[in-house]
Amino acid sequence: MLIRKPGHDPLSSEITPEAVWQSRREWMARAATIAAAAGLSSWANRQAFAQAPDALPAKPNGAYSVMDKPTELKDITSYNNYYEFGVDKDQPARYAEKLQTRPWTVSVEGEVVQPKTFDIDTLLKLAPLEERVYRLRCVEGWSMVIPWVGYSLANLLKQVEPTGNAKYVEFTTVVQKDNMPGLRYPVLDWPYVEALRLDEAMHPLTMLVFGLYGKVLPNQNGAPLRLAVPWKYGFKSAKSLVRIRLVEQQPTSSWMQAAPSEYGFYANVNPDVPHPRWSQATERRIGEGGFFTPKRKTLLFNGYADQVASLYQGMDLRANY
Ligand SMILES: Nc1nc2c(c(=O)[nH]1)N[C@H]1C(S)=C(S)[C@@H](COP(=O)(O)O)O[C@H]1N2
Ligand SMILES: [Mo]
Repeated sequence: MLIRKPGHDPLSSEITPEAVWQSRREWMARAATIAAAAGLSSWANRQAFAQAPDALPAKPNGAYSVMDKPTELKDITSYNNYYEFGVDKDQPARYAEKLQTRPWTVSVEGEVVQPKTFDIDTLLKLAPLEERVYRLRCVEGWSMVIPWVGYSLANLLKQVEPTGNAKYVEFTTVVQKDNMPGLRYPVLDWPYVEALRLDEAMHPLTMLVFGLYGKVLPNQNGAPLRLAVPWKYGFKSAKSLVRIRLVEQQPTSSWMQAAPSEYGFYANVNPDVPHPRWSQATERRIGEGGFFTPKRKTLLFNGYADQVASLYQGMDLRANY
């Protein structure tokens, strides 16, 4: 597990995996071309890298990956929002070491034909792991590009068979009182709850994530499993999931409850709909230059409009913020 302790410089052992990942990515692209020509599977080649205990080998899914340069591992793992560990960006990396990620189960319940409690190690094998490079846009105005490891949430939802009454999917995240110093502060009404409409949850881009950069998720990034919903603001991508409940009525998320005029149910990335206290037109890409580097223009649906705009046809995106 990669944990950065205060006053501790990153060791070369913490830097290497990313460097390996980057060169491996270039190598894989070339190997894929060669393998395709030779009729071989590049996936087989990749197995050779599956040796470290926390390695999580995954088949690259180029069709679902953006070409943006991935954010450095050290930034992805040291600049976090995980309020259960504190509201400052460096607190999750400092305190999440205490999070207990085994044993771990996720119950899938509510409006389903086959409710079931899954062990984390069963979930890991439920569908083939894919590596997908997604953008993550925080509602606060910064963004990252993260190579996630996981599979479409739809794989899990299909197994439990949603009933005709299931219209929404509610996600509840873990509460570990003794291990999470942020729970002492009433910033949110814990546990952290998020939700999606059923068709959003079933969309192939909606991902159940177990790792990043080819390794198991660092605790501060939501170990042992979290969501990644790349066309929505980052707060929809709930970390450390323990319960998935299919329901008929639209759930109230923790953020909607805390500040209903600021955070809506949909939270689709939209440069034309400002947050009441700041613009959403631009964003700062973490790791990209310094204070004077021009900001990037935020894209409608975070650049995923071709894939997801049809989900919102006929809806007023200003009213449904
Ligand atoms: N349980 C939980 N999940 C959470 C949060 C949180 O505070 N608690 N923060 C959200 C927010 S605001 C963002 S931007 C992303 C950040 O994910 P990252 O730290 O892996 O970049 O996690 C989301 N998931
Ligand atoms: Mo966020």
